[in-house]
Amino acid sequence: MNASGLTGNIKSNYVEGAMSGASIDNNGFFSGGTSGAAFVNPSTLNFWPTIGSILRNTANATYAPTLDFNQTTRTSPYDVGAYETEGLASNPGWVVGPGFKTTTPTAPDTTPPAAPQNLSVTGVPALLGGVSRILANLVLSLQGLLERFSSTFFGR
Ligand SMILES: [Ca+2]
Repeated sequence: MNASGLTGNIKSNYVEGAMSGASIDNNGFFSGGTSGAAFVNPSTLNFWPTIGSILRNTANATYAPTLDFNQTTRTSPYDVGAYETEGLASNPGWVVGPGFKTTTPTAPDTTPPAAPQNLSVTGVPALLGGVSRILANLVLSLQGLLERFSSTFFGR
């Protein structure tokens, strides 16, 4: 994490991995261990703190919002992050995902893109040359076929 340039009251941030611009001071920044230990399954966007998560009951009370993401009233001691777990092992409410807080889905974009302008085509002479060679070979093949047909059936 790059904390360079951060100003103001920075409290109870749990960090995974290395830091620059600030240090683990057990006030603004704490060592958070791994996200895999802190959350149920971060790879599937399940950011519910595990039963043994370092995030449970370790938030700074001054900055804890009244409600969590599930609109549940937070109670002290507060959890770090989006959810107040209240001892639960799994999330009883909203999960993080695309549009996870959207109550009114946005209409899909049905406007076609503008047609490209000022296009040019290159390589046409070579393409036409290839096509004319194919046609010439086809004519020669047809001539050969007709000659063979006429000599077979008419003896000419
Ligand atoms: Ca709590």
